[in-house]
Amino acid sequence: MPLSIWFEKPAASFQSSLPVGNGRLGGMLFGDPTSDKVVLNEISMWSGKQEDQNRQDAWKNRAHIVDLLKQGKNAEAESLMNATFTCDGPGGQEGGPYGCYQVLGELRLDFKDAPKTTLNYRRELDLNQALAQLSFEDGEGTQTRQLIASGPDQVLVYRLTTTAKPGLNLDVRLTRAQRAVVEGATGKGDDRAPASSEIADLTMSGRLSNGAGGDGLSYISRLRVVLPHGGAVGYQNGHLTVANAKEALIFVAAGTDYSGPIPGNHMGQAFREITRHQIENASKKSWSRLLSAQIKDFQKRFNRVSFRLDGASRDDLPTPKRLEAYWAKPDDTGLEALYMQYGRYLLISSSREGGLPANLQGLWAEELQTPWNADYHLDINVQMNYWLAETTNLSDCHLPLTSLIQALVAPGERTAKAYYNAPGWIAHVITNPWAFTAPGESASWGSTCTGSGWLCEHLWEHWLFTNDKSYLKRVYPILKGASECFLSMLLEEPKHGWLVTGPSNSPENAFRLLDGKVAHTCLGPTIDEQILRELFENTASAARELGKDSNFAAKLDVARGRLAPNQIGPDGRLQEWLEPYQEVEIHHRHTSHLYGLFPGDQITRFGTPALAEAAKKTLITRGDESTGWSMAWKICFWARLGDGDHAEALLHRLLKPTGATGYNMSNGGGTYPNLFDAHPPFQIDGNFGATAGITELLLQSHRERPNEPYTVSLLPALPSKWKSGAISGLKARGDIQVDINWKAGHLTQATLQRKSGANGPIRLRTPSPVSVTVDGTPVPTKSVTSGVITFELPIGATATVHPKT
Ligand code: FUC
Repeated sequence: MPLSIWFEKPAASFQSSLPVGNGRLGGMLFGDPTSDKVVLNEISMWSGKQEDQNRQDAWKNRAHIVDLLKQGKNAEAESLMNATFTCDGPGGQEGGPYGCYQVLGELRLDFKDAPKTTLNYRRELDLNQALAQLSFEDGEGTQTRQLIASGPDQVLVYRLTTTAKPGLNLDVRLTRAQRAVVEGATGKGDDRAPASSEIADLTMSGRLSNGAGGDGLSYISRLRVVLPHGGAVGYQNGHLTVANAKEALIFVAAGTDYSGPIPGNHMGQAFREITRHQIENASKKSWSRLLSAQIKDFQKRFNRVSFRLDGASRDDLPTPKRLEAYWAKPDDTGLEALYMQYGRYLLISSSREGGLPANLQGLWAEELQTPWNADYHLDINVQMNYWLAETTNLSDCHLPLTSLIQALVAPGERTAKAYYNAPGWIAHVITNPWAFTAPGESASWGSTCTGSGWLCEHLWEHWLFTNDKSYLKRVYPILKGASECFLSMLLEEPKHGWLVTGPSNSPENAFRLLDGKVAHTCLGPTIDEQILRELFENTASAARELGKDSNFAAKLDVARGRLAPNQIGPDGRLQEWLEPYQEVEIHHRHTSHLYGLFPGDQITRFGTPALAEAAKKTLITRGDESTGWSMAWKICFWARLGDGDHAEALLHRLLKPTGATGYNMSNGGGTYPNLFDAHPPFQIDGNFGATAGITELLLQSHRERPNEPYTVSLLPALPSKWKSGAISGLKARGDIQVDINWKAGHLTQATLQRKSGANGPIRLRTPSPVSVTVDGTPVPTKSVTSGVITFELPIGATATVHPKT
């Protein structure tokens, strides 16, 4: 199955350039025949610094704020919060110590002679091989260029070839708009020029701003040009000049001295030496060796899942035209399958064990000041980046998020003390590689207090999908610490005595009070209560699994029973707040109170049909149109509601071609020519969320009712347009690998393999009656409720599922 994103032209903008990445180093290929560039990224290129922005005595004001909230004076409470309960400092404001993710620089290639023609130009990203490449005929021969971000060799390699007689004649530069010094081969020390004129080096280095008037991280980017088949390369005036070469290999290594607080295998103080070794080692190898090692490393992860949707597949069209055609008539199911795999490609390329997590742009940015600092937002965005990790068999790519969570514990303990006088740890809405945990700088959005709780869901899910008990042991103290903080800070709301958070808000949404005033601040928004129900249950289950803290687990059970329940409002919708407030913006992008529907499982169509109906009404009122990530989330919601056609309509809307790059907070979402998601601007969570949503249409494995075992559900929401197809290598909770085949809208065969854990029964839901064999032997299946069967599946055994004849 060809999986390629391709163009007949060079990229006119970042949104048409092609991404490669090894989880740490990234490149965006533009591919102009005469004036080419690759935007360079390194995932730790962060300005700012570690800084405590907690208001040390904020907790002393909490009682007053809560009092106002209990009296229904939310607007007054919010004013008081702005004065006393936000962070102490500029928070996430641009240019401050919070910092931002920044472009590393650009590799620029200026060719001496403009080609006479550029015939048969093709630039493509081959997803199967993680290779960005282009070729064209220039009137004298054929030129090819190929770009990889090698995992094994930790370098970017850009290979240029020509068949034309004069060979390649070009200048090669490393550039950055600020804080950069470029040096060439000087023949001494660090930048010793190799003797041969077929090799030459450039370095670009500098220090980023710490956002407080001083210098922050140091970085270096090393470039080496190797001419394996002759020609000459030399340094002059800040750049390298290549002459008469048939082939040129351009190596780029880069690193910073970032060394935490997020744990991982960062270079730290050794960044200069490490990058020197990387470039020395890689540049001794041939292109074919580099390429095959890279492909092998990449495919180890990518090939775990294959996906095919039969029907139209307009691979013959360049991607921008393909998007246009799909927008006009959405019958190109091949594009939908490509988009699903692209999410996996992007995660493998931007999130690898030992590295920093994928940020708001994954790894790819051309700006010095990225939108929203390209940070980690904890009220949907960084979590959405990882929704696909477990289900699409990229569990190892999930681990950088665990590292981020670990890093938040120590600063989060200080925040818990300062704002809630509580034990344990807490994080609010925004964080960064400096492990920021205080509330944001405005109460309207910055005081959502369950960022830590939402993150902890990912720790538990990783355990559910892998059965890795040593991992659970390692993360249990994190779950416990998060729970301890909430247990201590929960308060009784006056009407029912429910335990609620406060002050908090339902992410970024505003409501109108009876007196017409607008506020965000409240007690116990629905999402908080859902997250805490889940956190307390998961922490108690982890304690029991590990045979420890039984009293603490019992305490969590009691508190969980006292949290505010999900409520249906007078209009039949799920209530977003404790009170049936009206939202100011009815189509608001956040639909946070449906957390319990997805990613949670407190609202399910079989277990809680009335709540599921209320969730559906909520979604219909909110409407489909929104920002990119919001539409991706809605794909997941409709998948859980079993409505594949509505989900597919959202996928269609998400793939609306757009070139808009300015901020649009309500309904501007869509897809750029390179299939990056548009919030707008570019934000990668929509890519990842849509891949997770497409997967949920084909396989689900959450609980259908509290206290019930997990149910593997095959084709739970198959869109009617996806008549026939196959997907293999998906994962269900319990470390069960699943392959599914279907034809004419019906399941034809599926296999389930238990990879680890304990022998035991499987609860399986299928769209039509099935018979099952385990390792070839028919097994008795017990019908539990309609559509669900159970059977024993030992570790290592394979169950084959067929329609009943
Ligand atoms: C949250 C969202 C915005 C955007 C930003 C990065 O603030 O409300 O839509 O995604 O994160």
